Amino acid sequence: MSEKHVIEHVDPIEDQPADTGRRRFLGAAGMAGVAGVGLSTVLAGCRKETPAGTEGGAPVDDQASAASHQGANPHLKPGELDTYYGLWSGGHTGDVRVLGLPSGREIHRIPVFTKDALVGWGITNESKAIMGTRPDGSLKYTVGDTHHVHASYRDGNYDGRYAWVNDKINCRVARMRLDTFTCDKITEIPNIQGFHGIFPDKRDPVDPAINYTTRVFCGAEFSIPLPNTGEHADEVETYRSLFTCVDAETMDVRWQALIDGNCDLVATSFDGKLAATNQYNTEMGAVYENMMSVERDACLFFHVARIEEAVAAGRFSTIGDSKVPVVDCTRAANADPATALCAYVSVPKNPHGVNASPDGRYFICAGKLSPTATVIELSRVLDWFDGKLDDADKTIVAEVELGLGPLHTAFDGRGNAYTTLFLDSQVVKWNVDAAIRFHAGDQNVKYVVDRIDVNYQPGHINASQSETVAADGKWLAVGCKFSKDRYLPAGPLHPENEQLIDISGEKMVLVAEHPVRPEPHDFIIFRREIINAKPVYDIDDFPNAVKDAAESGVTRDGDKVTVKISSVAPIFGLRDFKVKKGDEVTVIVTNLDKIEDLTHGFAIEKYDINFIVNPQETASVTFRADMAGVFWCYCTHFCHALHLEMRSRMIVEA
Ligand code: CUK
Ligand code: CUA
Ligand code: CA
Repeated sequence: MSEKHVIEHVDPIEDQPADTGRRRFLGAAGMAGVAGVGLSTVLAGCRKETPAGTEGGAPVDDQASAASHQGANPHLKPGELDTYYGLWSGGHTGDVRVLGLPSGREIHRIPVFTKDALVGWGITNESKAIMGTRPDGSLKYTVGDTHHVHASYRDGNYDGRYAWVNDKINCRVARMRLDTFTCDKITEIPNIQGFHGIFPDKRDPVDPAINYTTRVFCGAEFSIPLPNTGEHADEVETYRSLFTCVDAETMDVRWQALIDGNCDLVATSFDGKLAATNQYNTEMGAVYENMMSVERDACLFFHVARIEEAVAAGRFSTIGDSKVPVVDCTRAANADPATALCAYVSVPKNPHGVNASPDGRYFICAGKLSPTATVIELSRVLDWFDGKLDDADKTIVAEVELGLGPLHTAFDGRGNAYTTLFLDSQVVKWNVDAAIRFHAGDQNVKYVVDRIDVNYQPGHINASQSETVAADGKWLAVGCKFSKDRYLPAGPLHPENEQLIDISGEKMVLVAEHPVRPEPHDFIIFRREIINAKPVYDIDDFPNAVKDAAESGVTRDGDKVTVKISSVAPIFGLRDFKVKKGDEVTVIVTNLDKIEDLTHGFAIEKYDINFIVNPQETASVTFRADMAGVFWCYCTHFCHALHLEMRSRMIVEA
């Protein structure tokens, strides 16, 4: 690709599904062969050798059409605001990024599972209480791996209250408040490992008055012995995984469902009745060859109301020390639709990603090792539970070829789906209704609308307002796992590449890209009007607030010392304070400034402490004063012309 974004389009008429050959090579036989001769080369980020869609018809260098539709300008003039927010998982940095779109400017990072020295996340008592500590007061966990961020719904659209994100490493689910863009609760899910997919429900399945999110569903990707006490470690075939429901408000774990196979991604229906997870390891293998040994895996649909009835009626068990009710969603226990809590729908080999179309009708599973997407009609899934359909696989209304390595799907609200093709390094735009008609036998229907090269090996994809009733089909963002040659080299670690595509027209147009520190996975994009951000905290929300500069001072209770300090630019309420070596010191700082954007910091030299207090916010730290001497405390956040002079002294007496 040249520096100028050359846009290659494939003539949709030529590039139609029947092309076998390369697109089929990841089928059963192909895969078996591949596995022996360098699977990693094929499945990892191999450089793309063939231009877009060569095998399905010569690529059309569509300069003429690109000229007539250049794509909207994503660049904003200085001072202009973006029209969309993006919430992006940070990946194994353990945080969440907040972007403005279409500019792609990073506005904020929300520290969640890992320490953050700017905010003092994992340093202040308040953040440590959210993150969880060991008996000695240290953080229970210090690493995290965020993959999926999803926000709370009301009437099928985001309502700006909350967003949730997973930690795959330590099986935690975190909630963020979207008025302050801060994490306010973290729950560790019991009995699982590899917590991957997450999705809030969109309304209650029973009570029509509850038209908003009250549950968050969480999928466990890895199976483990249950309980995981060190016994039965060698009996891999007995390992199991669980699908978990967390209460959106209390963040308590409500129930878990024991399943066969594993969970990957999670999706929920707009009517609140169904939650689903795609399964790539129905084989329940412990090594990759075994995980890809069968031709079809599954998408598992949970009947939320029936599960909650079972829990209410006491039809559950528990695992080990955990008190969480566990219902039986294994295959054998759910063969009878009349009583089934879940339905297993078979989908091709090792699917990845399950996404809900914004019209509320379909879930789409991307094939990954199969070059297909499977469209499952939700009304038919309900029909199966009602005994009106004799086979759960009859819920499949289309299974169509898209290209190599389909992973995730986004929607434009006009009936089109956009699926990333990891191996082809493309995004394919396809029409869902047309795919259904093609699958039904009308071979003349062209369901692939457009293809575009992306750079390179895309994973997640999302469109503005995609999985909401307000899907608006304006912007598509693509998270490319490999950036290769797109940026100046900066050592062996390459950034990932995020690309922005204008999808307002028939053809997709690549309009911008930026590097990003590895490695984000999923993200959502929504209208800025949805957010009602708080510019200044309410001082009364903090029970320990130092409400007046005159309240600043030191109190002692045995060897426990409390130091209260107000901050008003450029003055701390105490110019110095004395403690004794060996004291347990708690420093409480309140920012009494009421002006928007006037944040103070509080750092203590040599004591490894720094945190910020935003306007009208209070935060505290507790530490052992184990070194005698004079230690400057200073404001780390530039707040005033006399910011450098904004200091105090901690004097630790020997
Ligand atoms: S997974 Cu990362 S590209 Cu964790 Cu959502 Cu598909
Ligand atoms: Cu207060 Cu800088
Ligand atoms: Ca499999």
